[in-house]
Amino acid sequence: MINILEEVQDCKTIGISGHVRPDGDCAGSCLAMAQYLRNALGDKVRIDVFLGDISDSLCRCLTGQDFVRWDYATDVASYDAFLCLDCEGTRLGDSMDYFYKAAKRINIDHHQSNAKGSGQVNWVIPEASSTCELCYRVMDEQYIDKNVALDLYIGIVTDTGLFQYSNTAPLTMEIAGKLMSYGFDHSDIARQVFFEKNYIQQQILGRALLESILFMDGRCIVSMIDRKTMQFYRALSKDMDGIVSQLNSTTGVSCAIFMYEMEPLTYKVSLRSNGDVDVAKVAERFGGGGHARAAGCTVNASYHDIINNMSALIEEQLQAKDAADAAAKEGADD
Ligand SMILES: [Mn+2]
Repeated sequence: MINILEEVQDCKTIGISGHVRPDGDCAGSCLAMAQYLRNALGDKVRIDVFLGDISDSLCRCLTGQDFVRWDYATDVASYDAFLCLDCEGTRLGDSMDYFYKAAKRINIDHHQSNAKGSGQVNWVIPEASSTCELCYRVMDEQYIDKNVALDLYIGIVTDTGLFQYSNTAPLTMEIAGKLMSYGFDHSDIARQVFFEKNYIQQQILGRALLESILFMDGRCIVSMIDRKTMQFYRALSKDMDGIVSQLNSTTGVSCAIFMYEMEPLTYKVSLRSNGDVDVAKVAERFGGGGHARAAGCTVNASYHDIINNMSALIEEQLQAKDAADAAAKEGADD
């Protein structure tokens, strides 16, 4: 484990940033860390946070946004220390140069692909639920206040899907419990960051559910939204978030496919699985990628061709799993 205050003890300028299109864990860890370092080091130390656009709900909930340089501009030639949070250095986007020019590069992350770390000082634990959990573990409790706790909590909620994904460990819950004790409104956070959708998002979700098709004996579900429908509801790409997870929560379903038309014959495809299917393998065959239970790709083809080709790959995996399960059962019976 690293000691973050020791690492930055003589620094006069500190930069902090995370990946492009920041999510709750990325923005939460950056803003929590900035406020924590301010509490520990005082205002003689300059602390700059570089972030891209965050969602409306994160914008309403996250504290410490005064530290953010949304335009990525700075007059610091080279930071004494630069913290790269929730990604590897090459994913920092417009702040990448600041990181690589800094006197000391510190990297805190939980992505498997970044297991080696991109800094001179690295705290990368792929098993951790979130970067916010890792940040908490290197923080000295005396400098954590309600705002730091709130931002860390938002990150943990985001990356664990409100403690439902398999990355949620006993330690995750312990830390979340400690953070909760700082007294912010955690139920309002859950509602705003996790459940709340605007009216357009609700309508397009309803439409996607209504038109979904269950196939492969009910083990697979698919739905598609075309451009005309998106235009009718004035829905944008970001309004499609969460639809595939909703499809995947249908009883008996092992795998969900949701796609929407970006341009004629170009579809953004999202895949979710309950664990029976490795959807990253499916997405990779179409030039995409992701995790075993959540993956995606962009495909140039007709809707029917995509479904036919994808479902063949999914069926192959399900059949292999059925065969393995049957063999294991037979072995157990012997
Ligand atoms: Mn994360």
